[in-house]
Amino acid sequence: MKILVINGPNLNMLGIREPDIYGRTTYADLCRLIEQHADEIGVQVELYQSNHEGDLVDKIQEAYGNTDGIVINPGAYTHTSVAILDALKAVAIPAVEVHISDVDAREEFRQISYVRLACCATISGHGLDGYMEAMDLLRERNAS
Ligand code: CA2
Repeated sequence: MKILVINGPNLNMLGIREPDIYGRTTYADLCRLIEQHADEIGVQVELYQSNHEGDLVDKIQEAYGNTDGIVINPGAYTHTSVAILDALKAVAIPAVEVHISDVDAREEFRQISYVRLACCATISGHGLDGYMEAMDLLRERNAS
């Protein structure tokens, strides 16, 4: 099984600013945790981060036909991007939306998610563990 983990804008800044919301773990540390977890549960993983909406759309399209699951934290594009929603719908690969913070307990604009409409689950407010939980969900779904 192959899982693609996509992170959107500013998530490469993890651990550098706003530690009260996003913690002190860096993006590089997060990548290591995800790769380690992939080994433990026996899945192949590819990591991708971009600050650009079109690049995120391209990456989702590239996954068509070669990827069994997508874990996506679209960052701020969660709340605005019909393009990312449409790309996820187009490839129809099972996808799980992840947010480090509890978006439903923050500003009103963060409580809107376009991307959620194309996802089989959302994990929000579980910190970085949410990525690993999303991988577990996709693996279980793939096995059944
Ligand atoms: O909680 C999440 O994971 C978010 O997707 C993170 C996005 C935010 O726009 C969403 O509403 C919720 C922002 C990621 C920015 O990450 C930073 C990390 C360190 C310093 C500054 C920003």
